[in-house]
Amino acid sequence: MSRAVLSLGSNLGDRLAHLRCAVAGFGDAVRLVSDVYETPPWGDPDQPAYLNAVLLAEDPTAGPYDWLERARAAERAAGRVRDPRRRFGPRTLDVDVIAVRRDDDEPVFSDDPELTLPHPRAHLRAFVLRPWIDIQPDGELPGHGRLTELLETGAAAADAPEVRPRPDLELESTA
Ligand code: PH2
Ligand code: MG
Ligand code: MG
Repeated sequence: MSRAVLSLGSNLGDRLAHLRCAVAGFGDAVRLVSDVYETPPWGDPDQPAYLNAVLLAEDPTAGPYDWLERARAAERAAGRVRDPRRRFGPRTLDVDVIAVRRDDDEPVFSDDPELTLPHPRAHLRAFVLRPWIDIQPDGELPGHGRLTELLETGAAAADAPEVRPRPDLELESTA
């Protein structure tokens, strides 16, 4: 059994449709889906604004690499084309595995470059922390502490005001 926190982002094409496609791709495993936020691009500035959301998924049979494979399958389904010269460039859909916990709630730590857990930059990104707090208000980022503290007083705090709720956009939960 494992639970995964996944970050969803899109800044090309029908952004909301791409996020919905990602949620649908996780099927029965979806437990909680955050609100949708409009966020300025982090990394390369010359790209459109993103829609971001976070989802919590659970599957008795999934190990950490299964979550990575499902994330990549969702990106492929949204027609993502990777540009190796632009690591932080625009994309139809980005699904990042942020954190994984085992059945006993113990976090998984990994320094595999293919799948570093927790995600090495999650604590810096208001567009991950803000939606994650929606679904786990008392949540913690393993190795870094409480989500609310990270967003309010950590390195992500400066970007927090720019993460704007889009209550007009809804991501359906299948839970
Ligand atoms: N993803 C990136 C690069 N920059 N900026 C925002 N606001 N949201 C993202 O999801 C994002 C980004 C690469 O994964
Ligand atoms: Mg990403
Ligand atoms: Mg990614």
